Amino acid sequence: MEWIPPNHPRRTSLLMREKVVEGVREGYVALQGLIAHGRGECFDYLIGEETPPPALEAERAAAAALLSAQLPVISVNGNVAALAPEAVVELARIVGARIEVNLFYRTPERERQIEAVLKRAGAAEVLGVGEDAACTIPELFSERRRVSCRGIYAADVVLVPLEDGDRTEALRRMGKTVVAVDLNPLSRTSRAASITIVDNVVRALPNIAKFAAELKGLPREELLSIVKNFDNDANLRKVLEHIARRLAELSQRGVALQFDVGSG
Ligand code: PTJ
Repeated sequence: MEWIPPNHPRRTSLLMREKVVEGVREGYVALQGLIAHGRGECFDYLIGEETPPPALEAERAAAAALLSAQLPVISVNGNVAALAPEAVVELARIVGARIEVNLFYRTPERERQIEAVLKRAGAAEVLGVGEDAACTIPELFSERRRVSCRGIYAADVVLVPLEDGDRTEALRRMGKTVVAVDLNPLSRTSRAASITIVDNVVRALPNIAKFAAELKGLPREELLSIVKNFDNDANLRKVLEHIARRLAELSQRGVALQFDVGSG
């Protein structure tokens, strides 16, 4: 990625894109992951490519949910493995979560590759690979239904970054608390999750970890009350208001770049 100049104004975004492309070349990111990433980039633009204030609230609630869980699990797909493997491992360490591979476009080869990526990033154990995915999420018909009996199946809190809506709904029907990370505040996942974080996964996971480190000493009742007081629908409305306000300001101020052509 040396070809991206250090001072390129879109460097961070280009680096992220390259990681996903590299994952496709290596074979563990689905081709469809490129489309998902592009959609994410668009929504990231709309929120200003930084964590909006309502997402910080959701990240704090997510930290409380994971810390108060009996069995928290972080679900990992191809895009997440490409973009934030270290952040997954670090968050799992802080909140004591298990890590599980769960793919929409499932192949045994991709499962094993993602396991290897996570292990290189420091994971001691990765669930959901091969025979380990022996349990089934009821009323779900995609390949995502196959999960580890020691992981997502048994979990009370599941973190699902970059998800499709069906599994979120099925996990909710099983009585689980679902924490989603999705830049699209209008997606079915966002609307079905218990706690939706409208932020880029590369910012969201470290933010949750930071909140978790702060909240770690609190009694379980206090953590549970943070979760109980979080209103997902109200939070999503705040995100939409944030985007609407930004667009209104930009439309008034003007968005064209100004060039100083000098006098000489
Ligand atoms: O690895 P697999 O086989 O499990 O497949 C993974 C993808 C992502 C291809 C699959 O889950 C999929 O098709 O997802 P969707 O339905 O396209 O949804 C992905 C959602 O994630 C969209 O709403 C995007 O806006 C959002 N998104 C994309 N990139 C990011 C993101 N959200 C947070 N951070 C991102 N970097």
